[in-house]
Amino acid sequence: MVIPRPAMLESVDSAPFTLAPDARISVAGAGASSVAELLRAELASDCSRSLTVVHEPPAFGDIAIVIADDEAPDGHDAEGYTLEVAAEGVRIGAATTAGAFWGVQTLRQLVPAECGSDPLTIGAVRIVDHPRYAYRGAMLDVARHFFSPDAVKRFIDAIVLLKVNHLHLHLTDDQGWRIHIDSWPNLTAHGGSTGSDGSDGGFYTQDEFRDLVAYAAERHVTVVPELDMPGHTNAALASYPELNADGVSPALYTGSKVGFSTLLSGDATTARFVDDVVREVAALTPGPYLHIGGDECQSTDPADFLRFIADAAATVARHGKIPAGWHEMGKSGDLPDGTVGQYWDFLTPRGSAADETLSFVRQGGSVIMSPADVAYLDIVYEEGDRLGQDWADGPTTLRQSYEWDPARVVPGLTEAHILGVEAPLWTETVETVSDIEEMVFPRLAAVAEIGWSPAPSDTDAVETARDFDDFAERVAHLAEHWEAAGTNFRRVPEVRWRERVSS
Ligand code: TNX
Repeated sequence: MVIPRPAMLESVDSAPFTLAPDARISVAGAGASSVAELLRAELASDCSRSLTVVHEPPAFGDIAIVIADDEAPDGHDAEGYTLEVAAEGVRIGAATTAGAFWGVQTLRQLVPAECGSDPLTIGAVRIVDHPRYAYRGAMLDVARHFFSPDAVKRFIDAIVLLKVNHLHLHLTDDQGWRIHIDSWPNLTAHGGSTGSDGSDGGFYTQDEFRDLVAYAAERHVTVVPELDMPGHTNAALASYPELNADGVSPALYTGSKVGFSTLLSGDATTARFVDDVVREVAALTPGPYLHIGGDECQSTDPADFLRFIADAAATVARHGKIPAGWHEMGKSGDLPDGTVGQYWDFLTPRGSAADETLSFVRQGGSVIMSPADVAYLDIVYEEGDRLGQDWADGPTTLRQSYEWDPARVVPGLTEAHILGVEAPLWTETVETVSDIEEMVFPRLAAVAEIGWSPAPSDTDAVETARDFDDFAERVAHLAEHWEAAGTNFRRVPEVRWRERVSS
């Protein structure tokens, strides 16, 4: 009953585990107590249980978290874990705090959602688990509609339950610039003052951003900041006249068109701007990646685009980060070694999307898969929905978001080239936390499982290799946890929601 489906799960011939009021969390190994603290806090808020954390061997009925080199499943040190549940106790073993943390997320799903009243029991089980891909991502567009640091933290809390370990923040777009830049303060003072449909706007101070990054890191989530350029830059152009060819700033923009704005190429002021914003954001970012967009540059001359991307990607590398960008950036043959491309065309690639994606691999990089017709969380579930857009081949049902495979999209792009998967939420129509959650859940569960769980065998068709009915059953179970946590989700018709979930 776990999402993502573990690599190996077998029930064990033992009486169930019962969490007694005096149960403790026993920790051993570096970092185990930080993971235990998070579990303790979760059991306190999810189940009103107050457990103590002890640095002692486990006694009967305790939950043990053990971090040691030989505790991870073979070959899966980075994020693998084992989880054993039996009458004697619960034991999570891992080689890293990340592995132990994912083990804890599995345990949270095994704990009954209604766990506030005694007795709390968990059936005996043995799980040996590890991810398929190192990168499992969700993207939140805070540029179209701005979301507060608390809203982003709530989003992080919800995605870690699905073992999503990267949060891509789309920080800048035509409608708003959301990260304060000390050397260009008008980007937020003016460029951050509004948002889509005339919404309030807002931005993160550097302290707020640092705090967000640290909050994510404690939960083993790497923040990937995106500064979208050279297109999607009206907010910047509106804030600084000197970034415009005619020296005149356009008005702020609050509509939903794309492709009308561009930064200049081969311009000294623009180069200084790019260097400054990349330098400041790189300094705020402990993670390896800095995303520079590069998408939908319909008003950038093609030669200027190539020059801009080569310069901007080199700037990112000079500031010590691995450049990432949407697949159009692969038009450039001049990308730093290791540059990551993000594929956002359809399951059947159109035009030059496949070639542009393979270009990252040819240049020593790798690819994140976000096919828009299955992985975009802002696409409507059903025709006529209040929230979302339908440009990506019509509505995206939960089944569609589940029945695909990252290694079977771009011909020639195989498992070894794929860094992972990401489900982006664009927020032109998304205004509130409840809107975010309605679009994200349950479809993120599908993409998270595709990113974590073992690949379907080569000989199977994806549709039959992925058991949608089994997945839908597990979604119904997970929904009880969402309900208990107050997380909104869409009651899609393909899931038989349990009784207590109101429809
Ligand atoms: C395309 S995907 C965009 C975004 C829009 C999104 C809406 C991509 C790289 N660019 O600017 O918000 O569609 O679904």
